[in-house]
Amino acid sequence: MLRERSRYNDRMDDGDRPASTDRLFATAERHLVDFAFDEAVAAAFPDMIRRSVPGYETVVPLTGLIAAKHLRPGGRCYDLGCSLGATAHAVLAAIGQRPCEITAVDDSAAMLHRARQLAGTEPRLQWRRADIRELAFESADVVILNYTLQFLPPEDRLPLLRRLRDCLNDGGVLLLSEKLDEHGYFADLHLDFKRANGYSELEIAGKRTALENVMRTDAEETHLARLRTAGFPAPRVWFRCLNWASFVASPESQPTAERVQRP
Ligand code: GEK
Repeated sequence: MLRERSRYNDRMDDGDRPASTDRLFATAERHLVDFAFDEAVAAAFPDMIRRSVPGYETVVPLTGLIAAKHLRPGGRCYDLGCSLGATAHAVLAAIGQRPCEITAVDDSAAMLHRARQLAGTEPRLQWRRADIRELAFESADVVILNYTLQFLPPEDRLPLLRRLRDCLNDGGVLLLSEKLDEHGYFADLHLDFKRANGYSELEIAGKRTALENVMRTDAEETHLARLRTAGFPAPRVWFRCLNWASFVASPESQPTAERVQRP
């Protein structure tokens, strides 16, 4: 099933509306301002995230696969901080024709504009421009927060997780991916990963400065402890690549999804 390509991937790759190469920090002009999810970032985003986040191309389809295990026919899935909707499309690719409602939310107009262009017509997918801290959540089987929590002010993270826990149905699951606050071996290797993907020292340093006030990472233990406090008794790491991790958390002590029948 992971071999199935989504229409989204086809559009990203076939030159239909080609994504641009990320050269945003190759000159100094962006180095002095805080990072923002604007039009230039949206245009270069697929290239940027693949070259910057180790494991991204594994995490996205596997998030879809895990979501499919919990998303019941007619159930709801949130993709919070959806950017261009890669994860929402991975969920659709994983569930086949099963009816469901996927609500993909982002507060960046530029991201959502491009996401809509890439998406084509898919009645099960709705786009919403909103700050996820202010959104009233309806009951859901799956909530995905891939690489988004790290952009919220730290004091807003636990209240959001508590609200997400409250909206999850029995058998539901929260899927969270983040960069971890780590120094040393894995953090150094992450820099090597970026260099190996063609980023210069200027680009790496410039992006780090731009993200300083915007993206504040937590340690793996901080995530696990906060998830427990929010009402997820036994959160687990399901993927780890260098200083990046993906967590699965359920309101029960074990994720209890039954195998959902594929149509
Ligand atoms: C992916 N999940 O491709 N409310 C709504 N959206 C927000 C907020 C907020 N308060 N803060 C940030 N965002 C995606 C990648 S990117 C990660 C997620 C990255 C949005 C922001 O506009 C951006 O689109 C997204 O969260 C983070 O798997 O760029 O490193």
